[in-house]
Amino acid sequence: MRVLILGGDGYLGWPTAMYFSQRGHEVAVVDNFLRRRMHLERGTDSLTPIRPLQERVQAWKEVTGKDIAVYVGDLASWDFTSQVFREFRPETIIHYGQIPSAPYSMIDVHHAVFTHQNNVINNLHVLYAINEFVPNAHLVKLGTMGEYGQPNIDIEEGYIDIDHNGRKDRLPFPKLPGSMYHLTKVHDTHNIHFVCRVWGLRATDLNQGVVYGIETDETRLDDRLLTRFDYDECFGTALNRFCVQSVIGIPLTMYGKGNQTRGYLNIRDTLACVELASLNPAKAGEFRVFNQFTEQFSVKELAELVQKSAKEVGYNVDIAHYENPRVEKEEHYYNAKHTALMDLGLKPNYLGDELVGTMIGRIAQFKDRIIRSQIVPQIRWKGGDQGKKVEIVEKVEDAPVK
Ligand code: USQ
Repeated sequence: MRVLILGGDGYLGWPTAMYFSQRGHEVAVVDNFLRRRMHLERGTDSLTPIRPLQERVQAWKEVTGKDIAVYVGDLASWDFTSQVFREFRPETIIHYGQIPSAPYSMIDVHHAVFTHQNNVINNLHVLYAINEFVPNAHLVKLGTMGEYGQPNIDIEEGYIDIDHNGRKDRLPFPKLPGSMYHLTKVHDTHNIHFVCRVWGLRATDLNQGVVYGIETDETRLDDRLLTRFDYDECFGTALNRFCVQSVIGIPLTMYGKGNQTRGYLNIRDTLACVELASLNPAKAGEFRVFNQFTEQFSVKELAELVQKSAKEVGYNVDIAHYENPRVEKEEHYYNAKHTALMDLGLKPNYLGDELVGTMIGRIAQFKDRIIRSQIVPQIRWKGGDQGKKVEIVEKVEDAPVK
């Protein structure tokens, strides 16, 4: 299969490129190095020392004998996007090439507008390029569980059967996104659904939960193949951040009451899910939605798991209650369906002490690279005090939701 990976220099994109290449697919990656530039802007960096994309590709060739083609450019440019599709003619497009950060999108008007422009426009270009050059290709788009928010009912996979005033229909599940970033994914969902209905394109939206993990089978082959690992407040996700904090003894940054519950999955399972979606494509005209996570946890449960696992490998760390910099529900019902990928054969890597301990051990090897000043949150959903560190509060009840 000819597979085009958009965002192929990223946390998930690079391991996905190697994973498909290793399995005999013809792979090309597209990237404009935006993530690397956003880290420069914020004064942050990946924990793992990552090589330039061209060096990674060269190392992959040395280690496995396999080629990965590289296109450097911006999908927000139609000229660039159309050239890539015309030349490579992908059969499957895996679209990770977007800004994935809720906090980054909430910094101010400029970051909100930029996140919208980048994500929504680049996705539109991809849809138009598929329609024009490869209308039978399958789009595998990375969406997010955060599109649904936390409604007080069970979350279905994309659609809900509604019985209203005596009539029935199966309609898109209601969306309650929690940040400007999450909103962009909702806009993409509507745009993709529209082109499947109107142009007959085929697409799978993978509504992914929060990903954790530092290694995959391919990154392990050689340290030049490492993927990035972010732990700063913008680009680091909860569990990855807690593991880094435990290594340098910063009290774990639990926001608010810590009862916020989300779906989580291991980075290895992201690769398996994307493969399952690609090998079992949507039908022409079909817009399929899979909820992509394997387990759900509250932030408090994660913090306690990291604290316990860290102790077992020699690190003592406290859990701190930070006033919540976000506006989000801290007590809520959460029950999201996630059976479609399991039905296709997903065998999850579940989270446990041992796995967290192994992650902490690997993180400790890069301890000297940790930028301590970028860990405590400063970006507030309501604006105002941006740049001022969020306070630790004695009691959870004292934490104002700002
Ligand atoms: N949280 C803390 N402490 C931290 C970081 C986060 O308590 O140091 C809390 C947040 O308040 C939130 C939860 O942990 O309640 C998850 O936050 P996160 O930063 O790990 O994840 P989130 O901002 O939701 O975004 C991440 C990815 C995003 C993806 C999303 C899936 O960055 O690209 O779309 O996970 S989901 O959460 O299902 O929307």
